[in-house]
Amino acid sequence: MTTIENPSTAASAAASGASATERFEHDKSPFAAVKDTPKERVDTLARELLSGIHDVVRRNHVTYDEYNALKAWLIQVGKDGEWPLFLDVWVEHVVEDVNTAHRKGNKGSIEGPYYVPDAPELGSTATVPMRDGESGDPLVWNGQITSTDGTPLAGKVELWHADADGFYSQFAPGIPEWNLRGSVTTNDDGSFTITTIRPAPYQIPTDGSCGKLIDAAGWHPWRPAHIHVKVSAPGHELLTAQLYFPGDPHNDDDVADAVKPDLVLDPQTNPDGGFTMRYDFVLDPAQS
Ligand code: MBD
Ligand code: FE
Repeated sequence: MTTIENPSTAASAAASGASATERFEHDKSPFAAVKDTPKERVDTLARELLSGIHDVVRRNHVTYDEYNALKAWLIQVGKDGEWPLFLDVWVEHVVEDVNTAHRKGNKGSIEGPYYVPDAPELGSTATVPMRDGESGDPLVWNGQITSTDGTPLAGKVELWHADADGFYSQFAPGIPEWNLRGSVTTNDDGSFTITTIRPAPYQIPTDGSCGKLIDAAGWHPWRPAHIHVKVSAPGHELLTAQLYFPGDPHNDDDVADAVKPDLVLDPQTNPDGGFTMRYDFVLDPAQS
């Protein structure tokens, strides 16, 4: 068990890690999709991964103390429930890149550890569930889904994002279950209007194993403010993406390396202080 020194920070990091692990095991049936993977494929992937590690050991002459520190740290990542966090922050962006490189429409970005399926269904003019007086600047987003040939597509925009303090519902304590999460069904022409609040930059939990690595290596824990989406329409590839805000200091320096220029928004300031923006999605037809 992790020692809980400060109840409020321990609650956010330890609870976020554990819920992300539970969530993954519950939602993804992770082994079903690869149970028939040929031995040759497993052999190649496992051998090359191990040989990458061997190269690091040789090139850097890793000591026994360092090897044991690694062992202890890997054990602790599991105890903290931070494998989803670790993998999604430092590995997923490359998996995402190689799997969306063929797309002519939006290329997308990583899913990260905090997606929850079956969010409340909302109509094409939607206000995302939020608390009374939810803090953060109001954000009104108009957009449309089309196919790569320009055909409008009726579909869904699922979105989830952190609140103005950088916390996600269901992963930080004390936030209503579906806060700042929703599944928007577009009009027949693919158009939608979503009202939400502008999320804050996000700091990955620093009091668990991932935080220890960040500290020990002299890195920083920040992701730029972002809105996660999953955009879908019949006969088209599912787009998982994140949208970012211009001028965020971490757009060029994201701990999860998941920012792409095409995913940076262009919000306009309203006279009342909130923002209005337009962002459209282009989906690739499903490969047959
Ligand atoms: C996040 O909110 C996130 O999007 C990623 C990729 C990793 C950790 C937290
Ligand atoms: Fe996120």
